[in-house]
Amino acid sequence: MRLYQYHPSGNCYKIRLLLNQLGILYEKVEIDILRRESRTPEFLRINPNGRIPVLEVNGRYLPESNAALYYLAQGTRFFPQDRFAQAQVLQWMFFEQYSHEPYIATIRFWVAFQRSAQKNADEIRRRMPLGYAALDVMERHLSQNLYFVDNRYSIADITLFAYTHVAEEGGFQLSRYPHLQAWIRRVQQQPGHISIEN
Ligand SMILES: N[C@@H](CCC(=O)N[C@@H](CS)C(=O)NCC(=O)O)C(=O)O
Repeated sequence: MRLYQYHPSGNCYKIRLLLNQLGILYEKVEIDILRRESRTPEFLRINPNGRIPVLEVNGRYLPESNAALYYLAQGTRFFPQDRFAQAQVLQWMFFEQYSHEPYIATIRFWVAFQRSAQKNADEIRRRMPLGYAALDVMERHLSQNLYFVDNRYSIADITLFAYTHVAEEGGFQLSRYPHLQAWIRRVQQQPGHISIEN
């Protein structure tokens, strides 16, 4: 397998984390999105949507981080067997893509990587409360549950962990979320856990 990725991206980290926990060896190909390397004609042949991560499996390309997690996790301890629980995992993964990542990940990218916070100040002001709304939903769930589905660590947790644990890099305050912080520590204690730097 081969992972086309930009190392600081949480979407790419999700896949590295699961690959490590599954003990799967793979090759990394670094795509510098700050230099728009994901928009070159060569890369657009790999992903017409011009974005990383892309997981290459036996010569076939799989864009979308959560699709890659689903592909890798099926039949393993990271994805439940029960049909309803499977759908709940997808529920949280769609929540992450629609209600969490566009606010928490995008603000982090502008603030910490593109250094365009000033240029995007209006958008940051608009998106910040929406990011906090997602964190509120997570905090409420985690006040009664150890993990997102069935009280067991799964790809729902990997998906949500990726950008939540680095949300402060974009200016979000996690100190007001005690249950979220305890869940972050539980995720970090899972066997085979690696940090986003790795
Ligand atoms: N929904 C996609 C989002 C992919 C995405 O937005 N990737 C960003 C980096 S995290 C990217 O490639 N940006 C470069 C660009 O848009 O040119 C996923 O989960 O993989």
